[in-house]
Amino acid sequence: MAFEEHRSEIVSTTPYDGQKPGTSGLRKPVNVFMSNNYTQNFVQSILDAINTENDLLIIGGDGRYYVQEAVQIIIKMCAANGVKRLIVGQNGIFSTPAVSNLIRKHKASGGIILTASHNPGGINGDFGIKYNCENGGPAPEGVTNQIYERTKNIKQYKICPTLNVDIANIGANEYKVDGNTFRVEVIDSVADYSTLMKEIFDFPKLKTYVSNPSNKILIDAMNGVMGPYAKQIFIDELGAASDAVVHSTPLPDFGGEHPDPNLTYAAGLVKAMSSGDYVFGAAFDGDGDRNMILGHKAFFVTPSDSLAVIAANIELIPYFKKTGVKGFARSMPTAGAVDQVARKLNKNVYEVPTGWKFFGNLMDSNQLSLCGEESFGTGSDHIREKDGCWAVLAWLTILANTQLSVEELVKNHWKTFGRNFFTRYDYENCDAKKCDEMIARMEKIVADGSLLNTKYKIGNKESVIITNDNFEYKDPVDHSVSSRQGIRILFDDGSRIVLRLSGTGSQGATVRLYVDCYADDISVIEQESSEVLKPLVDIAIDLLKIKEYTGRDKPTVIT
Ligand code: G16
Repeated sequence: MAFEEHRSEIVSTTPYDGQKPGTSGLRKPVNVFMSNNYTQNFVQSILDAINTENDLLIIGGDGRYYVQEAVQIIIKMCAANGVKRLIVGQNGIFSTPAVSNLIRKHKASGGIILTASHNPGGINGDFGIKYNCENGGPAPEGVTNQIYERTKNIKQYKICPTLNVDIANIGANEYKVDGNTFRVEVIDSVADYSTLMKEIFDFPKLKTYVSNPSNKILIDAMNGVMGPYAKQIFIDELGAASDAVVHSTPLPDFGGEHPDPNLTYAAGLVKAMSSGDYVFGAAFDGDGDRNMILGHKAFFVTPSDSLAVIAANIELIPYFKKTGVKGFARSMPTAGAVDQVARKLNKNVYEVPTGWKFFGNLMDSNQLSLCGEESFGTGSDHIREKDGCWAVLAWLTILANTQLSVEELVKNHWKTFGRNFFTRYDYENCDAKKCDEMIARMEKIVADGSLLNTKYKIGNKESVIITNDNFEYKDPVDHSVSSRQGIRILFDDGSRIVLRLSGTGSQGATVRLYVDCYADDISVIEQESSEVLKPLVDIAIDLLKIKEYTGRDKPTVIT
C-alpha cells in the first residue's frame, strides 16, 4: 500500500499572555482559541513539555463548537512533532471519562481533551484544552506549570499543513511524515467505555431493574457528549424506555443551554422529575464527568451525600468485590458525609484540594477506591477522571439491590450516619481585582489569628471558631505541596465556612462560598437544608464582606 507522503513545517509565533491551565486545563472563550496561533501555541507547549518521542496519544472532545477544527490542528501538529500514533474519537467525540479509560487501556503516553466541561459552548461560548497523563488523569500541577512556562517563551511550532485526516469515518490510516510512519485510528466513541462499564457492574441485574416499567428513569444528557453513551448503555443495553434519554444529540452550542448538572441549569430535568412519573433521574455535564442524582418527585441528592451513600453501599458494586475497598477521599470544600462512613467502615479518608488531579497519586498508590467533590463529581479508581455515567450505574445498582427509593435510601443514611447539610453560593463573572482583594483580606485575617475563639450565635446555639487557615495540601505520595487552596473557618461544632475563587471560569472571577454543618439529632436531620444553614450563611456573607467585594446582593447559583 502506498502511503500519502507529507512534510512538516516550522511556523514562527509569539507568546500569548495567560495560557496558564486552571483547575482542569486551559479554558477561554472560543474566539480566543480561534485567534491567530493561540491553539497552536498551547498545543506545541503541551507537546514540548511531554516529550513527543512517544508512541500513542488519545484525542477527542465533547463536541462543542471548534472541537473538530482543533482535532485537525492537533493531528497535524502531532504528526510534525514525531508522535507515532493517535487514537481519535469518530467526529472528534469522546467523553472525558472515555479518554481516561482509553489512555489506560492502550497504555498511551497521554491524551489531549477538547472541552470546557460545564461552561456554555457555541461561537460565543467557551473552549478548552487539557492534557491527561499516562495514568489517565488530568496533568498534575508540576506538568501544567511546565506547559505554562513554555507558553511564555514560545517562538515557533511544528505542523504538517497538508495532512487532512478523515475523522468522520471509523478506520485506521497510515501516512509518511518526514519519512516516518504516522498512524491515526478513528474509533467508535462509545464502545470501549461501554465495555468497561460491563466489567464493573452487573448488567443483567441492572437490566432487570431498569427495564421494569415501574422503575422509569430519565437521563438528561444536556445536549452534551453523553447522549450517545447514555442511549447505548441505558436504552440499548439496560432496556430503559426509548424516550428515557433526553437532549441526547451532542450540539456544538449545547442548544444554547448551560450544560452544568445542578438545580439551576438542569431545571428541565427537575421539572420533568417533579411530575412523579420517574423513580430516578440524572443529568450530565458537557463532557460527561459530572452528574446530578434526583429521586422520585425530584428529591435532590447533594453530591456530598451521593458520595457517602455509594461509600456505605460499596460492597454491592461487583468491581469492588474484586479490588477490595482501599480508602475514600473528597475535596476540601465537599461536606464530610463520607468521613462518617469511613469512620464506621474503618477506612482511611483523604481531604484534597479542589481538582480531580489531586486524587490521582492516591489511586495510583492503591490507597483510594472511591472519591467525590461537591461540584457534582463522583468516581472511582476504575479510571482517573470523575465519571458521571459510572455514578448513575452505581446508584442504579444500589436501588436494584435494596429495592428502596432514592429518598428512602438517603433518609435511612442520615439516620445511621447523621446528616451533613451543605450549600454552595456562586457569584459568577465578578470583578477579578476586587475578588483578589477579598481573598487577600481574608488571608491576612486568618494569618493573624484574630478570628480564633470568636463566638457566634448560629441558630439557637453558640459556636466558637477553633481553626482558620488557607488550606494547604501535602501530597502523601510525592510530597508536593499545594498552598492557598481556600480560606477555611472551622467552628467547634463541626460547622464550616470555606471561600475560594473558581479555577474553571473563562472571564472575570467566580466566587465560591461553601457552608456546611453536621447534625445527628433526629429532629433536625429532615429539616430544610436552606433553613438549617441560613444563620451560618448570613454569618459567612457578613464576615467575608461578600456583598461589598462582589457588588452583588444575591449569588448567581445556589446549590
Ligand atoms: C473541574 C475539576 C474538578 C473541580 C471543578 C470545579 O471540573 O475537574 O475537580 O471540582 O472543576 O472547580 P472550580 O471550583 O475551580 O471551578 P470540570 O467538570 O469543570 O472539569
